[in-house]
Amino acid sequence: MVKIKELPDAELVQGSYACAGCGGILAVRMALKVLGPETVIVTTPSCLLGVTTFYPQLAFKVPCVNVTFPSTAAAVSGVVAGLKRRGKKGVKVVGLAGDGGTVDIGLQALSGAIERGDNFIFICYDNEAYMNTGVQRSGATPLGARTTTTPVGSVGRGEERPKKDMLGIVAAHNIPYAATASIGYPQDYLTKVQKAMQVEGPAYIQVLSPCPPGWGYRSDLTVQLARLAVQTGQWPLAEYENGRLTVKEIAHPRPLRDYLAPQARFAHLPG
Ligand SMILES: Cc1ncc(C[n+]2csc(CCOP(=O)(O)OP(=O)(O)O)c2C)c(N)n1
Ligand code: SF4
Repeated sequence: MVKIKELPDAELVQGSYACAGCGGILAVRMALKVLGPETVIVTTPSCLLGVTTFYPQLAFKVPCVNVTFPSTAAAVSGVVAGLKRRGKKGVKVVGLAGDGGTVDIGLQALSGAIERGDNFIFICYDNEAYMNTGVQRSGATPLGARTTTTPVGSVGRGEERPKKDMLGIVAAHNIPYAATASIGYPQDYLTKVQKAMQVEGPAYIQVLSPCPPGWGYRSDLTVQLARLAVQTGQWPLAEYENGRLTVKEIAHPRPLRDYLAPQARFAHLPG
């Protein structure tokens, strides 16, 4: 298990333009503390790219390859092959994408890379919508959530479809390791990152990463909401390892309204 106090002080992503309270940048910052400097990141158009990469500035202190929206995992496979060809060992290749770039637009490439059994980690920082382009719904938007493409009014009542079961989708590929995590539970999340690093083959982690402007809440509530999502059963902490699924039990679940009430995207829901 990762010991938070023993993590290095040095930051491998620093000086980004992320909003105050951005869960996504926190997810990446924390993961890089465990991944370390021998990491190559591959990322796509998203908030993450928008807030870290302003030519000639780059907030990452590790190599970062920026590719088109659908191709994160395809480019990951290319980097893995390139490193192998050059005889470089011990470098982790990590695909980083938002939920839109993972569960929707990047899904085909991710499916192919997992099927090939390439040795990589894919981290989806899940803020449950296409935030960078103005909060449009994605396949990961939860039921009932208001977004700019699932408005609330006389006709619409927010998102009408349930959130896509991405863990189930990657598990169906017989992936060696997959997990859900939350930035509100750093030890659990980072232990999963550490486990993913030890896997020979593909590993997938989907980390819930609240977004203050997209979800409509006060920016100081990010970590609290990331915890409440788990405590109310809205975001189970699950692990799929060697064909076995385990889900962390919540001893005393909190009422769902504790999680929904602080967020404007759920303000239209009754009760
Ligand atoms: C093929 C393609 N479609 C659409 C876009 C426009 N686009 C750029 S960023 C973005 C949103 C990204 O959403 P997500 O992957 O969820 O990351 P987030 O911004 O929420 O962090 C979109 C739709 C694009 N660059 N390429
Ligand atoms: S809009 Fe949301 S995901 Fe994008 S930088 Fe701001 S807080 Fe982060």
